[in-house]
Amino acid sequence: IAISVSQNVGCRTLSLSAHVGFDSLPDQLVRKSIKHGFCFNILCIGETGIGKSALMSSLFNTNFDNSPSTHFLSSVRLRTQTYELQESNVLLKLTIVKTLGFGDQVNKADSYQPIVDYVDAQFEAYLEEELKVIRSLFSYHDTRIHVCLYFISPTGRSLKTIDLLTMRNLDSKVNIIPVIGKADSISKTELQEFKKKIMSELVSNGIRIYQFPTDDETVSGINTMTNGYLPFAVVGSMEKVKVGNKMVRARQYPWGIVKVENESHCDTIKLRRMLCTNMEDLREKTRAYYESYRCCRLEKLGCRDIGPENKSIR
Ligand SMILES: Nc1nc2c(ncn2[C@@H]2O[C@H](COP(=O)(O)OP(=O)(O)O)[C@@H](O)[C@H]2O)c(=O)[nH]1
Ligand SMILES: *[C@@H]1O[C@H](CO)[C@@H](O)[C@H](O)[C@H]1NC(C)=O
Ligand SMILES: *[C@@H]1O[C@H](CO)[C@@H](O)[C@H](O)[C@H]1NC(C)=O
Ligand SMILES: [Mg+2]
Repeated sequence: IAISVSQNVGCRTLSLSAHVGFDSLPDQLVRKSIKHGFCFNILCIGETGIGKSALMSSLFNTNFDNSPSTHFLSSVRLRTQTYELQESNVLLKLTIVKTLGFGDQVNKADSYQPIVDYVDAQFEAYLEEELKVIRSLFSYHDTRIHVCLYFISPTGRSLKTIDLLTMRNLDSKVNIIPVIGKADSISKTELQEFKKKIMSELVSNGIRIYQFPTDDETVSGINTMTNGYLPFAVVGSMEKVKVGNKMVRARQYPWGIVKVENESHCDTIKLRRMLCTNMEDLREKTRAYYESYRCCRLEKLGCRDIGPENKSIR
């Protein structure tokens, strides 16, 4: 098994004198992926009633079946729902995982544990499939979490201990995007201060959140700008309100209307745009988190890579 890098050293670059046809490879890849469909898994963490269900329905322009949860669970639980969505000819298998009873117990010290266990369990399931003798990774329903939306309460003050603890225990396993839920309850000037405060608290507590990638020049401009909007101030709604002669998703109050899809009212539309344009990056980063999970697990099982001269690597 002596395939070594040195084979590439003697590799010559040649130019073709006429068209051969392997430049159609990317198109073949696109066709195959479209036929197979895509999957994307979102984890929503936030206290009961912060607007998780309303935001998900607003983001995907549909009303997901939704039963309101109670404040009286004795521990945090997770609810998983999988949907098939189609837009033009692209199929998306979307899994939404939401916390139930988060922040409702008197003792919140262990609230993060069921969530961490869930994220790990999805990595473990994938690893088990990978290690099977006869494996079917292509048709396997990948349930690894691609993005975690962490809902911060619109208190205007600071992050709570439960927020810091939960994000710190998850930031090495999953892409975290912090959002301020029910952001229509904070005034415009307070919101800017609140955002700055949250970001500085995340930094001072050493919590790594997802940064939209800025190395690809087609998206670097917009992504740099969007990184500046974090955490997104989101508003969701299950209802549509008639404005002019159109029905728009909005929240109606005695004094006016908050439109979910108006960028000067909230960041919901920014969040949707960024999730969609960076889906592949989120999936790629998830594979990297999985690699480190896999590495730890295999090392514990006693597996080791052997380099030249029979020495183990790392
Ligand atoms: N003010 C305000 N209320 C919201 C918002 N999103 C949801 N709500 C309301 O908050 C309540 C709980 O929302 P829901 O989405 O079920 O919260 P969940 O328990 O986190 O899933 C409902 O009455 C919603 O109408 C929001 O962005 N702003
Ligand atoms: C968005 O909201 C602003 C402020 O309320 C308003 O001036 C603007 O016309 C709205 N845009 C749309 C497309 O509704
Ligand atoms: C490689 O090392 C292992 C243990 O360190 C040893 O059992 C094995 O005989 C070695 N193989 C060779 C080819 O040197
Ligand atoms: Mg809900």
